[in-house]
Amino acid sequence: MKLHDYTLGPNPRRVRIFLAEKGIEVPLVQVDLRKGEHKAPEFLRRNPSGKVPVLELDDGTCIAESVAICRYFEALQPEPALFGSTPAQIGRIDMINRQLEFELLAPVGQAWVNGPIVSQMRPDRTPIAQAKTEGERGARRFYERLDGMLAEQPFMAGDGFSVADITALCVIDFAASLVKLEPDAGLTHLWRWHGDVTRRPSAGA
Ligand SMILES: N[C@@H](CCC(=O)N[C@@H](CS)C(=O)NCC(=O)O)C(=O)O
Repeated sequence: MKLHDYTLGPNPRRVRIFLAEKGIEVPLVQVDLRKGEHKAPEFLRRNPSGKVPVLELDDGTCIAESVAICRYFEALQPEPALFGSTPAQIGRIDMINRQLEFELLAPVGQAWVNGPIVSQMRPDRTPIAQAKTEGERGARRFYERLDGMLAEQPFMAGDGFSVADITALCVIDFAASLVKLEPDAGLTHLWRWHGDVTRRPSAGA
């Protein structure tokens, strides 16, 4: 088994942190996105979407999509349960994880692809300033919503650490470091949560 990875990408990091929380070691194969290795025919055979991460099993089966890969490992090794144990936990964790993807990762991605770094790397693309601004606004609105939520509960989905905390950490760190979208200092509950999850050894994976 091996994980096709890209160290700087937020999505592969989600899987690496998930594996670290489970205590599972999987050999990593670096795919250099800057060199376009993810669009080479050999890689597209593994994932026609041309994106990392991709988990390749020993029989050649490939699983793309961060959540799908994490679910594979949750099924393989259920403890610690990062997708929840009770029906209510499972539902709440899936709900917030999806909201984080659609309502935070998507606007952060929109600001990123229309920002200066991607414009330099991809001169064939025309950045749209309004799309960048709208992405930034959407992300900032969602940060405020998370701050309100975390005033009432320690983690994204309630009392326990879950896959939703991993998603949020990876998106926020990417937004802060590469998209100039660090949450405002006044969002103290969000920052308290960020400190808590960053102190977990898995965050360095
Ligand atoms: N929905 C996918 C998204 C994967 C994704 O967008 N990966 C980025 C790296 S963080 C990528 O490979 N981007 C290259 C591209 O879009 O061409 C997941 O959750 O794994």
